[in-house]
Amino acid sequence: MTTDLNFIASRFALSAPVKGIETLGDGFINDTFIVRTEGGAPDYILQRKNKRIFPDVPAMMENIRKVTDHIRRGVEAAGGDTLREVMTVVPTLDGELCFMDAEGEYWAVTIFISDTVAYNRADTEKLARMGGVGIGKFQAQLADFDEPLSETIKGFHNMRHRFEQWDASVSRDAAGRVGSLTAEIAWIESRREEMMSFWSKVEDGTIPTRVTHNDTKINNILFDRQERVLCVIDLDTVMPATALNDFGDAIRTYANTGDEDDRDLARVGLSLGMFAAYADGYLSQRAATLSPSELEWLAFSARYITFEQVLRFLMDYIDGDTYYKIKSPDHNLVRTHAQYRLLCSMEEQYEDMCRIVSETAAKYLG
Ligand code: GN1
Ligand code: MG
Repeated sequence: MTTDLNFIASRFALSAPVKGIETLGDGFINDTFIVRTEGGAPDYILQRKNKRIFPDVPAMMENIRKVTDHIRRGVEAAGGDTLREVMTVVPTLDGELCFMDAEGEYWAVTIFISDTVAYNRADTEKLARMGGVGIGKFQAQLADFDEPLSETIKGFHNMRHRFEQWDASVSRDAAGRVGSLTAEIAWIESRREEMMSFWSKVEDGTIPTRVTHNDTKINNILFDRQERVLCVIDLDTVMPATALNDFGDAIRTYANTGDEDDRDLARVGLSLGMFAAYADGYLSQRAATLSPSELEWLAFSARYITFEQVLRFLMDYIDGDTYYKIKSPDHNLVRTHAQYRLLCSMEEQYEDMCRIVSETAAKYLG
């Protein structure tokens, strides 16, 4: 990148001079940097937001501001630490929530929360439980949020929309790969009806729409050194959706015994122990406020989101890898296979998953 990061950082209302800027993490979507500052001032997170994926970055930042302001008021009322328990958006010198550079790229800054731990995988049930507490608490903090929010990515977890994209992508066959993907495409098609039938319950209101995070991988939660939840980050996809998505996406990532892109499928599967631990943490915060239909479909949401991820990885492979960053030419196909293995493992253990949800909910409903 030829971008002058120091210039970009200088456009924001930082509280101290910049000492250095380094790349941080390897997100699939945005480019992330840490801005180190002089003296005791906080460091900052500088992100170039991916406008190919987020068509309206200012609207997205406005969502993030509204949501973090709301959470901050709650943290304050509870006597918590407003610099560590909620993200803080730092405006530009002109008071905007993001800065557009000469190339039309959007940049945003938040305060870096120091001395935290983030995990790429949940290695213990204790940690999985804490992650469930984190997302449950996040949803609870937003339960009384009533401002309008933009839909940052159209139809993000909307299966009708995903199948529209899918059908177009398969018939376009942009990379000429469809012919070699007969088995994989059948994985999607054989589940179309069941997934659409779940989605119709969202469309008809049987399953309510709330404000949710929509990308609840464990690496989007910051923990302190005692493995306690500090705050939920990466709020780019916060928008109205079903609470179930957050649970399902967390299970997809936490309870996988292998990696999202594991080439060794024997490593991949759903850990029921991790599932139960996450469900326990989540329901400790949410059992009393979820509707009966949400509880009924909670276990299914893991299958729904994992299926969606199989579809999205495969679709990106079919499209010629235009959405996700890839590290090898077959990366999206490897991801597809690994996530499909996880989906099958969930299908095999579905009865147990449902039993665990109802027992856990009963425990918290007393
Ligand atoms: C993307 O932002 P990141 O890399 O955590 C994606 C998620 C996928 C995930 C798969 C905006 O998440 O939906 O589940 O990759 N985010 C977006 O690892 O598409
Ligand atoms: Mg993320």
